[in-house]
Amino acid sequence: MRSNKFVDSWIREMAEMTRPDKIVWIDGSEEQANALRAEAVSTGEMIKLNEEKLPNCYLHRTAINDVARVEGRTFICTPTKEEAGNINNWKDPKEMYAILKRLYTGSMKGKTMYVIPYSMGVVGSEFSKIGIELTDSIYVVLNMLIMTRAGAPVMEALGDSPDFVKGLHAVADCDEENRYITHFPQDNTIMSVNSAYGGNVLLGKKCFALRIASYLGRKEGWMAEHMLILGVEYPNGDVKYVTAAFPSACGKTNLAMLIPPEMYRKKGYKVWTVGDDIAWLRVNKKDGKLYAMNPENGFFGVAPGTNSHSNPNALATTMRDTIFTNVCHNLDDNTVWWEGLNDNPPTNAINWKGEKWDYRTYNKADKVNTSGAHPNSRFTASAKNCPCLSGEFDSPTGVPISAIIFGGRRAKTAPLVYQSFNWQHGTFVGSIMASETTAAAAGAVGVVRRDPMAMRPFVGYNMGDYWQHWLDMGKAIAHAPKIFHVNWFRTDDEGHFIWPGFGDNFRVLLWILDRCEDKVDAVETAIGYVPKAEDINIEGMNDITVDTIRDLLSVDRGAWLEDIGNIEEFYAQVGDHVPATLKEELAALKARLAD
Ligand code: OXD
Ligand code: MN
Repeated sequence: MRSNKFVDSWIREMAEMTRPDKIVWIDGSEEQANALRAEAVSTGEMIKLNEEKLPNCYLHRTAINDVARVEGRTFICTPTKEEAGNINNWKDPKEMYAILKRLYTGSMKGKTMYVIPYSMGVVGSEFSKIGIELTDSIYVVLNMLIMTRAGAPVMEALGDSPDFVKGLHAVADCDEENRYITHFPQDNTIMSVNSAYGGNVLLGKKCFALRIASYLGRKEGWMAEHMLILGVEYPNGDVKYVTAAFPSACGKTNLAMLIPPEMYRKKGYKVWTVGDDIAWLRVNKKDGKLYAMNPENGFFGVAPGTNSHSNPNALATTMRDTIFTNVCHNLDDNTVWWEGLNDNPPTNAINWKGEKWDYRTYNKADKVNTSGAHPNSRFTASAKNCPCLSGEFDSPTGVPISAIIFGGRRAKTAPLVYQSFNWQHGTFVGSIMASETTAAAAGAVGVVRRDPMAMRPFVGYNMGDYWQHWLDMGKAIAHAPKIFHVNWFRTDDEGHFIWPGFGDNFRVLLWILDRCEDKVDAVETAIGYVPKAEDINIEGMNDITVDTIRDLLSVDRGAWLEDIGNIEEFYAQVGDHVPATLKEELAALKARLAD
C-alpha cells in the first residue's frame, strides 16, 4: 500500500502511546475481511448467522453499558468555549489531550492496532474527504468496511498530502465513567475511548461526516447536514431530489427508502435512495444549484420497527452482508429477530444481553430490560444491497436539490406540511425544529426538545455561528432549494396519529415538488405557505377525507404562541451568537400570530 509520511509519523506517535503488539493496515480486500471475520467468530466477538437465510451476516453484542451515543460524554475541544458554544460540551484541548493520554497509554497492549484508510464520498472526488481511523476493534474495522469506502485506493488518492482527518479509537476498559468522544476541529482530529458502540466508534460517521465536516464546511463554504437524500422519479423519467432532516426516531431511513402508494406505482412513480443519514451540500458553480452527496457507503439503521410494511427496502438490504448489533438471536434457525419485525417472536432465543429470553416477559414500559432486541439495536448494511439505491449514488458531485425538508414530531403545533417564505425564513424554521416525547416513550407527554436542523448533537462549533453559516450559504446559492417543514405525527384528542405516514408521505412529497415548480397554489398563513386541502391527493386512501387534511393543515395560533416562549428560551440558551436576522424572524412570527 502507498505510504504517506504524515500518516506514518502520526501512527508512530499513537502506537508509542497505546503500545499495540502489532499494527495491521486494512487494504479493503475481501481476503483480509474474510480473515478478520473468521478471527472475530473464533474469539466470540461475532456470531456467524445462517448462511442460507442470511448469507455473510453476523451478530455482535456490545457491552450492556455501551448501547448508544453518549451526548453527555461528547466534547468539542476548541481553544475557547465560545467557539464550541453553549449547546456543545466543551473542554480546553490541552486539558482534554492530557485526560486522553492517561486513558490511551498502554490501552492496546496485547492487541492489534488496525489502520483504516477511508474516504467519505467516492474515492478521488474533489468533494470527498479522507480519514484514517486507528482502532483495536475488529468489529469497528468490519463496520467501517461497510459504512465507508476503505482500503488501499484511499492511500493512492491521499498521495503525499497531509490533508486527512485523524481518528484514534481504543476500546480500553469500556468504562462508562471514562468514556470520551472528543473532537479537535482545529487539529482535524477525533479521539474516542472506552466505547465499542457504533455511533461512538465508527469515526467516519457522526464524528467526521457531521461534527468535523460541519466545521470544515463553514471554513470552506459548504454544508454538512444530518439529512437523507432521495429522488422522486416521475412517469416521464424526470427525477427530482430532496434532502430531509429529522431528529432521531422520526423515520428518516423509512422516508429515504419509501415505496409510493400503489396508484402512483402503477403510473410509473418511483423513489430512489441516495442517502439515509448524512448529506454534504455544495453550490455548483456552473448551474448555481445546491448539490447533495452522501458521504457514506452503507446504512447504520435502527432495527426495531423495521418490517415489510414500514420499510421493505431496508429489510431486503439487510438480508446479506450485514452486521447486526444487539438484536435478538433465534437459536432455532440461527437468524435474528427484533420487536416489530413480525408477530412471531422466536421461542428459543437469546436477547441482546446474551441471556436466554422468554418473549412472554416483554413489557412495553421497560423495553430495555424485557425486549429481545435492544430498542437501539442496529443493522450495518451495504448501500449496494439496497433495492431502491439511486443510480446517482456514486456520483462524485451528488445530485441537484429542489427542496430541503425539516421535520419534527409534534402532536399539535406543526401542520402536516408548510413552506417557508424564503431561505432566511426557512433557516429560521430549521432553527426552531423540535420533537415531543410521546407517552409510550417517556411518561411525560409533550416535553419539547429543540433540535435545530436535527443537528443539536452534531454541530462541531457554535450553534449560533452555524445558523449564520446557513444564512450566508443562502446568499451564495443562485437557485436555492425551497425549504419546507413536515410533521407526520399530529394526533387526535385520543392521542392517535391522524396521518398514516410511511408510503403515504409520498403524497406530501409531490405537493412539495409541485411547489418547487410553481405548479400549485398555497394559502399564506402566519407560519408560512400551507397547501389547500384539496391539493393533497387522497385518492386510494381509506380513512382520510378532505376534512381530515384540512384539520391536519390547520394552524393552531394558541399552541404556536405557547411554543414561542419555548423558542425564546432556547435562543437565550444558544446565546450571543444567535444571528440578529433570526431574532427578527422570531419577532415577526410572534407579530403575525398575534395579528
Ligand atoms: C443517529 C443515528 O443517532 O443516525 O442519528 O444513528
Ligand atoms: Mn442520524
